[in-house]
Amino acid sequence: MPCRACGDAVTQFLDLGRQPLSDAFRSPDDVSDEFWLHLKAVVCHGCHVVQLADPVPVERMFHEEYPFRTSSSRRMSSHFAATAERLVAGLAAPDPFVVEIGSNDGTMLATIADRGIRHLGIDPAANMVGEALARKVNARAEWFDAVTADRVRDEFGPADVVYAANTMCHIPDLPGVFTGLETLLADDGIVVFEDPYLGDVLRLGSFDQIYDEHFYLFSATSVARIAELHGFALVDVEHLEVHGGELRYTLARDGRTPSPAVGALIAQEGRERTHELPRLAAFAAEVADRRDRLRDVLDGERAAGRSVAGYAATAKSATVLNYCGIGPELLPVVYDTTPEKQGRLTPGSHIPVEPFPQDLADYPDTFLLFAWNHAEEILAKEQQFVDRGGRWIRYVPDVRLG
Ligand code: DWN
Repeated sequence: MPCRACGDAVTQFLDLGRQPLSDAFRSPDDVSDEFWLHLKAVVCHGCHVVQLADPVPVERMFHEEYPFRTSSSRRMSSHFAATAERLVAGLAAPDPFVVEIGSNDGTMLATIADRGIRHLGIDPAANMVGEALARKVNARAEWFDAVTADRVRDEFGPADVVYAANTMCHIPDLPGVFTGLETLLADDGIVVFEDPYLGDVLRLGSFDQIYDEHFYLFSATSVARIAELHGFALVDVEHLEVHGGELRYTLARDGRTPSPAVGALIAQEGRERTHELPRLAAFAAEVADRRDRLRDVLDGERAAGRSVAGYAATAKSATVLNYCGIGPELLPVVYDTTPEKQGRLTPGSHIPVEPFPQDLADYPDTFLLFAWNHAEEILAKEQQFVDRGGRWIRYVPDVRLG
C-alpha cells in the first residue's frame, strides 16, 4: 500500500503482531469472533509520515459506544480549558466561528461555549456528542469530510479556527480531511491540531502509542510536507507535555511567515534522523527488548507471590498486553474509572476491568501503570498506595519496578 497521506512508497520498520481493536472492551459473555488486525508501522519516503500498514475501517473504531472520554483526566481537562482560552485570545473576527473535529464529550468547546462564541463540534461517537450537548456545547454526530465541510460552511459560514486534538492522527483519509479544511476554513483562518509526536515516541520508546486508532505518527517535517500538498503552510509548532509528548501544529494559507520554531524543529528532526530507517529500526529493536524485560518483571512479581493489577485500561494498553502476551495469568485485573469499561474484558487479552477498590487494603502489591502519560496526576492521588509499600511497574521511558 502506498502512503495514505501523499501516495509515495513506504517501508515497514515495526511489527507489533496480531492486535484487537484497542477500545473494544468485550462483555464476558460475548462469544462472537473478535476483530484482529496485523499491527505494522511503515514510514513514507515522500512526506516521511509514519503510519500503520493497514487501516481499520473507521466505523469499527468510532461509534455510539466509543468508551473514551476526554474528561477522564483532570490534567487534560485543564489543558483543554487553557487551550480554549488561547484560541479565544487569538480570534480577531467580529463574530468568530470555531469548529472542533473530534470534539468527544465537549471538554474543550465547553469553554468556547461559555464565552458565547459560535462553535460546532463534529464527532462520529454519538454517545460523546450527547455528553457534549448536555454541557451546552453545540455538537453533531458526523464524520468530518468534504461533504460535511460544505454543509457546515453553508450553514454557519467559514470557520476562523478549526481545531482537533488527538483526532487528525486517527483518520487514515487525511487527504479527505484536507479537502474539507480547504472548503471550511476562512481565507485567513487557522487549523490547529495536536497529536502524539514521533520524536517523543522514539525518545521514550513509547511503542504503545501505536495502535489501531493512531493511524499516523506525525512530526514537524511530515506535517509541513503534507500541508503543502493541500495549499497550507505549517506556520507554528509547539511541543506539549501532555499524553506523553505531543506537537501542536498551526496551519494557514494566507502567506504568513512561519515562526522560527518550525524551521528549528524540522532541522532538529533532520539532525536526529527521526524519519530514517536505521533510527526506526533501532526503535523496533528497543521495543522487542522492552517486551522481554517487562515480561521478566511480571514473572518476577508472580514468582515472589506479589499481587499485580493494571492501572487504567487505556487504549494504549491493548498494544502492550497483546504484543507482550500478557493475560490474566500474569495480570488478573485492570482497574479503570470508566463505567463503560468496567465489568468488561480488555481487548484481545481478556483481563477483567474493574472499578478501583474503595479500600486501600484491597489494592494490589504492585500496579502496572498503563496510563503512564498521566503519571503526575496519578502518582499524586495514589500517594497512600506508595506510603504503605505499593510499587509501580513502568515500561515508559524504560522498564522499571519501584
Ligand atoms: O488518542 C486517544 C487518546 C487521547 O485517548 C484515543 N485514541 C483513545 C484514548 O487513549 P487512552 O485510552 O490510551 O487514553 P488515556 O488518557 O491515556 O487513558 C484513559 C483511560 O485511563 C480511561 O479509561 C480512564 C483511565 N484512567 C483511570 O482509570 N484513572 C485515567 C486516569 C487519569 C486515572 O486516574
